[in-house]
Amino acid sequence: MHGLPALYAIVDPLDGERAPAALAALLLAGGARLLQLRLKPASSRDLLAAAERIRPLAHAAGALFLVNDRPDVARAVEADGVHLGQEDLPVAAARRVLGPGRMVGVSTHDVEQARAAVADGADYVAVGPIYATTSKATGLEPRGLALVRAVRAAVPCPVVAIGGITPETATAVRAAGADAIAMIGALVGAADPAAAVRDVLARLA
Ligand code: TZP
Ligand code: MG
Repeated sequence: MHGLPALYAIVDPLDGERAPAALAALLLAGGARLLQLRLKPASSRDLLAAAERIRPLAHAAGALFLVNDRPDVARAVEADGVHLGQEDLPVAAARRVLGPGRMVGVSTHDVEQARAAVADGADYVAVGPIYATTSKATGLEPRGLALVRAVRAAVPCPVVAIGGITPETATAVRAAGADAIAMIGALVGAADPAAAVRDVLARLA
């Protein structure tokens, strides 16, 4: 099991103009050492193409590179692993696709799901949404720091907190027990994503 860097930076251009690889380069330039590629509207080919461009950038910077949703794409580009939601392939099936030595993370929204993910063999669990977010239509009420504390107490693996987290709130989320802070909008929506990464890393240092 790999440890996780303090910032879990998600490469999702949202509605912006930036190409995924350009965005990834900015996040890496700011010091991000874990990137997850999340391109919900992309075709399989476009996702693969973006992943093929980003994986060498990430690895040249010494960063982990994960692909959201798609173990097949992660395997095809030799990513470090995959991030799965509750509706995606189960952990065991994803591992069969990925092959050995890859990370599998699972999105969870309560303690029960977090415990189940660990029982299934997840390397880390993501918990959220912590705060209100406009980056994903979760259909869920924000969980607040209480979920971070509860999951931290319930599972032995790294905990990644996600949902509406900003550089300003990141330290409180970490103090509640998150090993890593995941962000989309606070990085991607910043005029200078590299500076936003530097800001959050300085606060978490
Ligand atoms: N899963 C739960 S909340 C969320 C995801 C993918 C969106 C996180 O984006 P942001 O902009 O950091 O709130
Ligand atoms: Mg998914």
